[in-house]
Amino acid sequence: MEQTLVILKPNAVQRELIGDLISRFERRGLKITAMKLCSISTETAAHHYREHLEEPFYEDLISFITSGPSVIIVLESLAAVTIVRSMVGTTNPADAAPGTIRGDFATSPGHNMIHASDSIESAKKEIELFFSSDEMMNYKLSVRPWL
Ligand code: IDP
Ligand code: MG
Repeated sequence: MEQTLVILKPNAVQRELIGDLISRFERRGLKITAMKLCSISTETAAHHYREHLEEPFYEDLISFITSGPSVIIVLESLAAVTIVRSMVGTTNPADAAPGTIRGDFATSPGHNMIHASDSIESAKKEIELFFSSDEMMNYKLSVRPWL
């Protein structure tokens, strides 16, 4: 089964929307394999967003993602990476379709509410960055055969 990493960014916590967002994933049929509320350190943020180091928005990106607690989640399903990215919507909420998370809850790229891994390879690296193996829960959901 495929896994992906999601970050409900600090504005999702401050706007008290984390329940709504988690609920969307549960209803779609994604299983929560790991989850925590934590403040991302500058070091972890810099590693996570290393490919954006040269971007003009890099400093704002790091200062925003470290500005308060985020919720970090590992989600699991068939094609989890593709499904979750499609639920999240495009990077710029101005282009995001209604019905996607960014299309429903966000207006600016800098405060686009949520991160989701963009490939199976990045998901593996991101899960390792944010979770130790003992934080990953191995359990069965009784609804699984019905999905
Ligand atoms: P993604 O989150 O949709 O995968 P990326 O291109 O990987 O988008 O960019 C990482 C994050 O950097 C975005 O989620 C967004 O918060 C921020 N970002 C990307 N482009 C811009 C921009 O043009 N202005 C401000 N922030 C941006
Ligand atoms: Mg990305």
